[in-house]
Amino acid sequence: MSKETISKSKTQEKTEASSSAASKKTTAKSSTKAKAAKKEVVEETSEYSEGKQAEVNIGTIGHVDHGKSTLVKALTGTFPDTHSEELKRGITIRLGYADTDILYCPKCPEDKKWTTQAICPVCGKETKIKRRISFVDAPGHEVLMATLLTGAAIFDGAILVIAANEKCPQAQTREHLAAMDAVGIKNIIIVQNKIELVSEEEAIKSYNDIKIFVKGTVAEGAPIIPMSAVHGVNLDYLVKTIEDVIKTPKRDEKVEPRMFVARSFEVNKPGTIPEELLGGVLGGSIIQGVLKEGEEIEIVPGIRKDKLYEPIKTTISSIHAGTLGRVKEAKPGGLMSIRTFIDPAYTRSDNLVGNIIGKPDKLPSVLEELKLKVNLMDFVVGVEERMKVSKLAIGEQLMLNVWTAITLGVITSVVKGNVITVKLTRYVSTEKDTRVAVSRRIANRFRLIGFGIIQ
Ligand SMILES: Nc1nc2c(ncn2[C@@H]2O[C@H](COP(=O)(O)OP(=O)(O)O)[C@@H](O)[C@H]2O)c(=O)[nH]1
Ligand SMILES: [Mg+2]
Ligand SMILES: [Zn+2]
Repeated sequence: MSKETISKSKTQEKTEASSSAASKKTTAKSSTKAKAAKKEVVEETSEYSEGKQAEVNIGTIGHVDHGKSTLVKALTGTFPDTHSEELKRGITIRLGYADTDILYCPKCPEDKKWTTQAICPVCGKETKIKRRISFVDAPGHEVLMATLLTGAAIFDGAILVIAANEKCPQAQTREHLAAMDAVGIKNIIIVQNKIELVSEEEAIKSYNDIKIFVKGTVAEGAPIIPMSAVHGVNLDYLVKTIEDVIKTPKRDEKVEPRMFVARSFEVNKPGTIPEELLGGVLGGSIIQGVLKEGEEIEIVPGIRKDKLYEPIKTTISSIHAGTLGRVKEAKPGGLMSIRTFIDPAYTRSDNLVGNIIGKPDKLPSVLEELKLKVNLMDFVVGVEERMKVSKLAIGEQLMLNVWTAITLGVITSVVKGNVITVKLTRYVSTEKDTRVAVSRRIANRFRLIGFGIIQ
């Protein structure tokens, strides 16, 4: 097989044919899904979104039921649902997703001017847009740490939600914060939620417990905002704090583009005839640079063939950014999906998660072995009992999260106790100085034990 994908010509012809004839009805006898997808291609050609693309990704983390999704709903108007339309479009990572504009009132003072409303809730003036922000929401049930870590690879900051009416910390509160530590997310805001359910005394006690809990973690010194997400209490203050704490990182549009793939799938129903197949879709977030419709791209490590990986070269047929819809070009921030001409069999079932998209020959190397300088935590998170993290040993199997890639590996050497070489079962495209989350199997589950820096 060549590096070009096998079905490129057919799919390309088909897609181009349908997109060039906006008026032509598709004669799809195939599935509703395929029909819907085609119809979308037809409609897409006429309309590009004029909205502002999200420019910063904020993760919501914390224990189940403490109010993360309710908070995202209060901020964006959308309850982040992992089974929604976004999922089909590839802009979730088995995590929820929503985005919103941050607006400001030109009349009100700094401490009152920030809002997500088109009309200033304080003075009634029309507000102006500052930027669009996106939220990646951890699902309600106990999310696999691996999934959270995959999401964290694209976070620019995080909101840790802690309910004021429960003891702090709860199991996932501890786990999620440790994940931020492992991945190196520093811009954290703590929301002390459900404040209306407790007395003033209890609120102060909960506030102090939170302060003690985050001491010595990445969230030490983070602002703590008492809120009621369900009633929207202190929402304006949270918006202002997001503006202060989770700023849009400096983006250089001239650097080579790089997108982390966090989802991959196909939009065709089983049984669709080859002539009507639409190419594979990749979802994720651009980390640097700009990707444009019609551009040639390369996807690495690519497809596994026997023991080796073959990079994929293809063309971007269209880009959907966040909840905006189709855009001509996409920049860092928010989740997006990229439609390509590659054989959808390759993108099926998240097969290409962990890959990197960029310009041909401009991507980081594909590695089969990593040398890591590891920083182990003192105690294992996610287990009931207080369990010390024991030393790393040759022959031990680890799970590593490298950007959005999840791979297993076996330690082949240990130097001075903390510099290890790991032979990977699944190759990764990455580079020196990348921070990698390290987990080990404890009682049949992988538990986070620290992070490593690629040497
Ligand atoms: N009383 C009260 N309930 C809340 C508040 N925020 C969320 N809830 C409720 O807490 C439950 C869990 O909220 P959800 O957002 O799903 O939590 P998540 O699991 O952290 O995403 C729901 O029944 C919400 O209505 C709040 O500020 N006050
Ligand atoms: Mg939730
Ligand atoms: Zn105002």
